[in-house]
Amino acid sequence: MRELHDLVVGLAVEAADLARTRREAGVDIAASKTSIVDIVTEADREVERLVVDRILAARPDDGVLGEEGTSVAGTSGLTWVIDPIDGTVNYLYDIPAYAVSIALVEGDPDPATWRGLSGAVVNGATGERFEALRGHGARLDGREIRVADAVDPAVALVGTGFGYDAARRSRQGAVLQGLIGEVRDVRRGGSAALDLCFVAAGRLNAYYETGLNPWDMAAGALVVEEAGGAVRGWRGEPAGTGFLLAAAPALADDLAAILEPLRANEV
Ligand code: LIP
Repeated sequence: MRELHDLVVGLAVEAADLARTRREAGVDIAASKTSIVDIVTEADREVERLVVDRILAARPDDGVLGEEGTSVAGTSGLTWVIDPIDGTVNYLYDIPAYAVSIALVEGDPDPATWRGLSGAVVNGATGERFEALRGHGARLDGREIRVADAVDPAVALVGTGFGYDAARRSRQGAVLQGLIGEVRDVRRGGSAALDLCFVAAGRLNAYYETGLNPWDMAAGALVVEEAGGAVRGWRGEPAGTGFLLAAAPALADDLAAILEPLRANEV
């Protein structure tokens, strides 16, 4: 697995360099997807092509799932889950919080059933490299990282995010209105992959969001777990599109107790 992990990390670093180079040259919207604000740039597509070409050259029997449309069924039992540029709106606005996220999972690319094996999240703007290999801990630029110790929700710094559907954002806003008086403060970073890694590094006490895609969470979730954190879904379900909450285990319990009456999963 060490060799495969080195491939995951190496690809994420190479892809992040390409994303940054394209950012520096200027970025335009190539198209919109699920709504007018859900945009894709040519760089998203080019970075995904680069990563997929490298993977299939090195691992032709593996499966691949990518945000920008790649869907390859493998025969090896392993699947690569790719978000070429997570935080695309940040990327468009040149906000230095966008990342390449690459994970290798055992099984299908379904958060409810997959087993994360290796993951890397590289911030294209800062070059920060988050990584985790199952059973070997989590690292930031080679240094071991751990989630912050559990704290009372009243002093917890919590990250969250909002979807590309306007009605959903309004409902997510209503949940946030119910939560914000119960915690220290809230951060909206704009990249689920980086938000999860910030929990792993103790830069956030917790992160929750509803409506994420498998590629938004695949690598970051493993980084949190290998940093000693919990990544959970709604009421004991696995984390997934329906709901995701990441934090130190005891804080995850306490925040779930606050978010449940707010029906944070029904947005
Ligand atoms: C984004 C996520 C973010 C979420 C956005 C969007 P993208 O992914 O990272 O957490 O709030 O709605 O889903 O579209 O930049 O890959």
